Amino acid sequence: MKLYITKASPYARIVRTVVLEKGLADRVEMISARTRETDSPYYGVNPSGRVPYLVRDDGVGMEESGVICVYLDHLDGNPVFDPPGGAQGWEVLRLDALARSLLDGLAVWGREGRRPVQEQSPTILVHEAQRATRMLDRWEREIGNPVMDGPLNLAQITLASALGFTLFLPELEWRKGRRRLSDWFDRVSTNPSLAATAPQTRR
Ligand SMILES: N[C@@H](CCC(=O)N[C@@H](CS)C(=O)NCC(=O)O)C(=O)O
Repeated sequence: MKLYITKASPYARIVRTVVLEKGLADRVEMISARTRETDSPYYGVNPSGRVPYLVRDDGVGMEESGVICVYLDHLDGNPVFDPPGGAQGWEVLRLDALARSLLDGLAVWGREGRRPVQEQSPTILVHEAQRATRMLDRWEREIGNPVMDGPLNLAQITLASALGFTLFLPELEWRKGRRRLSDWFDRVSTNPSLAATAPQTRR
């Protein structure tokens, strides 16, 4: 299989983490895609131009990090990331969605901040900064949920990827006043699969 990624993409990181957790590194070739470039050859592979994108062994391509994670998790017939039944399962899904919502906003903010200064929208930058603040305050309250502790699940991976992406948004200073979330992030980041996929440098 081929997984198209960029090293800085937090969505690709979610899938890269699952690849490692599932012991699939030998079966999944990582390919760096040239995204957001006029006429990138990558558009011939994935017309949306987004990463992550998995080209399966049967040649069929799949978008969306969440969908790709479920596919990879089920390949061996022994899925470990399916939410458990009952209330606990809904908590995993609810918190994964809450983490994705934070991540989606951070991604818009990061994208806007990378545009040439004269093309940046101050309105979008302020809107996303305020959204991030609200969402991080909410996470400071939610992080004690038992779902966010114990064996790695998709809610934890998504939140770790979202918080890891703040490397590219240093002005956010998200750790200030959020001790529990900050401690959680430091703890979860020691997981070998998350450590191996952490963004390393400014883009
Ligand atoms: N909902 C998608 C989001 C993927 C996404 O937005 N990826 C960004 C990188 S972080 C991208 O490829 N952007 C390139 C573009 O918009 O052209 C997922 O979960 O996979």
